[in-house]
Amino acid sequence: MKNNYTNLLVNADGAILTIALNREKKRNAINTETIEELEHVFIHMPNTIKSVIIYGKGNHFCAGLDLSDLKETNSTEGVFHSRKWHRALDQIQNSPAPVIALLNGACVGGGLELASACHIRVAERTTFYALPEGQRGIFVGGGGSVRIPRLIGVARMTDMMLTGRVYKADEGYLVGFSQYVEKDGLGMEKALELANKISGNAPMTNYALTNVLPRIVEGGQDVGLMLESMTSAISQDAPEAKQRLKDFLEGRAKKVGE
Ligand code: 1HE
Repeated sequence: MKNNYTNLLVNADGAILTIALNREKKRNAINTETIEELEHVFIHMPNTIKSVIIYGKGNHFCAGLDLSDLKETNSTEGVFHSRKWHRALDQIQNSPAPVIALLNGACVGGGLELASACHIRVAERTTFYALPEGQRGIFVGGGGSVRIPRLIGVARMTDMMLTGRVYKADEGYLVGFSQYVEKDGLGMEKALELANKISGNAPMTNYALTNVLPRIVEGGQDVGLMLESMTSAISQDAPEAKQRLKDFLEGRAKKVGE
């Protein structure tokens, strides 16, 4: 897999891939090249990678869209630019290897859209969440209108954009932005612990969670229940699942919480 990106640091360590946004001087603001590089990483990810951690170099996860990209664009270019973000973040959401976002400092605008496309968010205490698009006279364009309400609800997103409201890490945890809050400097340790657990799961379980569950949720009850039955049966049929069930029944598997 390619690892010489201009705006990313990409490093595979066994089954875990870490991707750092590497524009610290610009607070990891995402320009066109960065979003194209993110898409490239996920398209070309080998199936030996079982989990991914995305983080930002320095004191901020990501300051959102690089606003210098917006200079002199017309509406046609604007649509294509937004669709480029959609393609890249869809690759992340649909990645067979679950993706953990490790957050610190600013997680704003397009940075929050990127974090929302990931499957788990670990926030260090410095993290703050905002959607400054409202104040910049624009709208979200990186899938935020679809993914952010799934995390925090429509009313909270509307308030954030109308009023510029900022959520701190602890509040963000309570409203649903992150599943974990960690002390500063300890986020990577937690993310790696989670990535190792995820990497040990059966591949079909992880695939069902990243690729089937979101479709069940969007598909309505009747379609959802049918998809659930199909996924459940396919996952049970895998030799690895059969072995895991046997291990439990014969007393070799860990109990819940161990
Ligand atoms: C940037 C960007 C950026 C920083 N585009 N250059 N996002 C925003 O509206 C957030 C704008 N950024 C900020 O509010 C602040 O930079 C932070 C709170 C994130 C960090 O503050 P701080 O004091 O640590 O850094 P700084 O001094 O403001 O920024 C350092 C440099 O990064 C500075 O450039 P320099 O040449 O003067 O050193 C900043 O101009 C630059 N910088 N953020 C371009 N975003 C798919 S649609 C998504 C739409 C959006 O994401 S809109 C929201 C954009």
